[in-house]
Amino acid sequence: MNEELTVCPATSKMLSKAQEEGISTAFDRAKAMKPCPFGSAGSCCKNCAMGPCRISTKGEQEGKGICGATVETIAARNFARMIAAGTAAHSDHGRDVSATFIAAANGEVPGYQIKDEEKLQEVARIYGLETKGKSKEIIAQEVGKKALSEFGQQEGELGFIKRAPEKRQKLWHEHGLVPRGIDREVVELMHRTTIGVDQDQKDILMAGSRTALADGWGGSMIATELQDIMFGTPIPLRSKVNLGVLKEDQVNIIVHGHEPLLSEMIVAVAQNQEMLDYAKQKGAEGINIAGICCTANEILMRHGIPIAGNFLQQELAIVTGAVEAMVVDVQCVMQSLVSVAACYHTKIITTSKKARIPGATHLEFSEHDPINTASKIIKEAIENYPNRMKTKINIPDEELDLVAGFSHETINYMLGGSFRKSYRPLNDAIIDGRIRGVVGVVGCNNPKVTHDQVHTTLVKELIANDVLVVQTGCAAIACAKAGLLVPEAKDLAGPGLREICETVGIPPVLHCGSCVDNSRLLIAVTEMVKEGGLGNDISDLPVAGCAPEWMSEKAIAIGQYFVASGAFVVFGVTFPVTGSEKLSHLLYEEFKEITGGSWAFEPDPIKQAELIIKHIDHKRELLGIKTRPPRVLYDMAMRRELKF
Ligand code: BF8
Repeated sequence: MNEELTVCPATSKMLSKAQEEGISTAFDRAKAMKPCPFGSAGSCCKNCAMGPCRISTKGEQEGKGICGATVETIAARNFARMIAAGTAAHSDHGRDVSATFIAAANGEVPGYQIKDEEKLQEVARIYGLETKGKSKEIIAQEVGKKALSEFGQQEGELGFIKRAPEKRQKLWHEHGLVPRGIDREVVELMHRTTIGVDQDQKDILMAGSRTALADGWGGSMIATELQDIMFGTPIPLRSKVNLGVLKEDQVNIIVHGHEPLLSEMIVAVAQNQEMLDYAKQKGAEGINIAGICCTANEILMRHGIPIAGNFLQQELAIVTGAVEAMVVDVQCVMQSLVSVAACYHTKIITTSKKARIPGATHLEFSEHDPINTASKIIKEAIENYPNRMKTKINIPDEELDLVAGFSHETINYMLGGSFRKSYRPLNDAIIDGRIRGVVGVVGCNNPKVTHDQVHTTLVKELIANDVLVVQTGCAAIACAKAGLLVPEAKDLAGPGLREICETVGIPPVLHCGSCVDNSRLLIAVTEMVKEGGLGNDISDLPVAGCAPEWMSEKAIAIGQYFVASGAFVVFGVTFPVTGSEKLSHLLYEEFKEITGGSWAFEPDPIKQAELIIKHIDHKRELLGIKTRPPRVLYDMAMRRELKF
């Protein structure tokens, strides 16, 4: 049942329950929706009131917008605006983290501290700050101020740009791709793409690349690094995943969204004896915190808090009938949560100054008193426990093990050992062919394709061909639910990768965090370059990225910063430039000559794997390390056998 909709059994069960109870979900709405073909191809312009202009490329003469804009200009503008929006989202998260970081360093935020002093020193060094003789609080204040200043900076360069390989920095300088300030790049890109400004597709996409780099090497990297310093850099840990993590006899609180500032405190306060006693008083055996989307990844990585599900499971978590409160902040939060919750006892609690939903309870997060906000939220959830509708409770059994916590520092440590932290063993394994290459499989769910199916098929295919997979976001959750994030999954890997997994004791698929943590992957590939033996730049490495089920503008920003950093990036589902041959050619081909990276669009997971492996093998050949096994092509029978 529901096999066209999802490969996740818990999702399928809850979809059936939702159907029986007459509840509409994103899956139903997607089926009913007929997307505009111009919009999805990128050839609809609504940037002024003369239109919207929808450009057909079918006839003999290529159409033009009323202002004369060509289809490639229109598609490039639309694509660039997605980059601007995605960069704004990640970076505004980074801005809030920076402001709270400064307040914490000033001792103004009870409960937050400087947990990772080593990383604090490292970031201070990268920013060129003098640390000698200074307390960690003073260093943290200076680091926080420097990070915060980069958002409004008008001239100069972002500090973390210096972390990239030297050759890459030189290339960025030559092409004018070094971001000056995060907000400046976003604002300029919005300006360039208004009517009658930049009308050259390459120029628009170069500015788009600079903006995307302000995300990856700026806003996102600031968010990751400062969160690590405040909350701890992740180390490998075990946890559980899927809707089965919800507990029938406990107060279930789901934290959903992106910024870990409040969820960190909810996790801490939920363990207070006072709260546990209060829960008992209301008839519950305890308080169970679980996550959805990237908030889930953040608190999983640092505390081992279980994950209830990924993007398309947010409504279905409520359909279990066992969620007392769903606490949301920003990004990827569906407005429909309120109407689904109205059919149960669940309270939707919005917490961000920037995001309200009509019908939800708003308990605003105060960054100066997170303990108080967290306590109020938890009490609200506990008090809601007696309101459960017993007959509506049905929690699926699915609850799988996973291992997470692979920060780039951990990969260093796991592979190199505590006395010789190093990427050398990884590079050596790539050079001798046991690991064919490294691929980041990241991004969202999208109901246009079967939920989790594209992710899991692609990742199985890659590891079977000795490709080490690193993951973030909802992609990581999808593969965790398929049992791919445990060491035992080595049995699905090719012989070389399996050998490495056995020796080091890691899964063949490494969970590296939330979507802002894609910045960890930038650092990891940079470390691979610096370690030596695999060329002088990211574009020389046998690596690639893929977002097989993407849907968010943030994914486009991430894709573009990887392309601008020299990586090959494949997107599935649909791609918003298909309406323009010229723009497609620019992104798929011409960018190779500019940044050494490029895009590809391919919805089929097996073909995605083929493209990626072909790219990896090509890079290996250029490096003179084309060795080892021919590609294994799995037929259906072989794939079925792989199941364990
Ligand atoms: O930032 S993977 S659906 S949750 S956008 Fe959203 Fe996509 Fe999930 Fe995290 Ni990323």
